[in-house]
Amino acid sequence: MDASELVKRIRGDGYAIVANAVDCTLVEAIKRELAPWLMRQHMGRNDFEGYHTERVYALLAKAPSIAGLIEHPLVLAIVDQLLPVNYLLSAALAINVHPGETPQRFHVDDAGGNLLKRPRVHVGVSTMWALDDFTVANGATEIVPGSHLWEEGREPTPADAVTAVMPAGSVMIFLGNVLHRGGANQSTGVRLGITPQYCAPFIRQLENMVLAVPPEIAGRYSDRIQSLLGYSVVEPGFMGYVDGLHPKRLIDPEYRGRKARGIPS
Ligand SMILES: O=C(O)CCC(=O)C(=O)O
Repeated sequence: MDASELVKRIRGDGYAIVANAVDCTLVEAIKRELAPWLMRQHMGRNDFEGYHTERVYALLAKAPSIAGLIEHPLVLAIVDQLLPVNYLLSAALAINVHPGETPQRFHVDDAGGNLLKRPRVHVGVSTMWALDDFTVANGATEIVPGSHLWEEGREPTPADAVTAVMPAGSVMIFLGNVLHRGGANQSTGVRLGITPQYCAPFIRQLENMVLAVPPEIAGRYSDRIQSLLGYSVVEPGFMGYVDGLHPKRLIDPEYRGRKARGIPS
């Protein structure tokens, strides 16, 4: 299925799954980089994060290969059609669900949009990458099809949800206003997911990305990742400027040079 067909499905059902979107080489590289952060020292601090779940934030500062998921061409081609230009990376975290974890409460990811009454437009798009096989037993994400169209006050029941069963290397893409939750892990193994989430450029990012990823690290990434982090400006109002200037000047000497030479960019 190409990006436009997937967008059609996402607008209808609220989500779509692309099986085997990356190969095991990238999955293994990410797992290697994340290994020092997944030693049970970052367990969830409340029921929502999950007391039997490890959560690792600020991933672009810790595991650079994650960029391959965040700027995956098919995913970005889809998000390009679902969010306004210059959308941002709102969150990118690892969720490693251990045996014994209970289901999360159902929720939406574009929390800023919750200030608006339902039914409402989405102001975010989330992805959930399976780094292990996602199964019914190990706590695969449960998603409520069509819930992005629900009216105010309608509450989901577990029977409304479907389980996002998918092999490692697959991705589920879903609208930010779709109800979902992490499932219970009744297996004997862990379930590692990475969830890059994107938001409209006028919405506050869940994670403060320009602080989470230090400038010297941000400067090593592609133009696209830098823009997603917040090294970009949005019209109207040149939103995102620093001291009246484009923020990319702070991390990209070449950009400063181009500007100094009067080359438009
Ligand atoms: O781990 C999952 O499958 C979903 C987690 C989630 O939706 C969240 O923490 O916001």
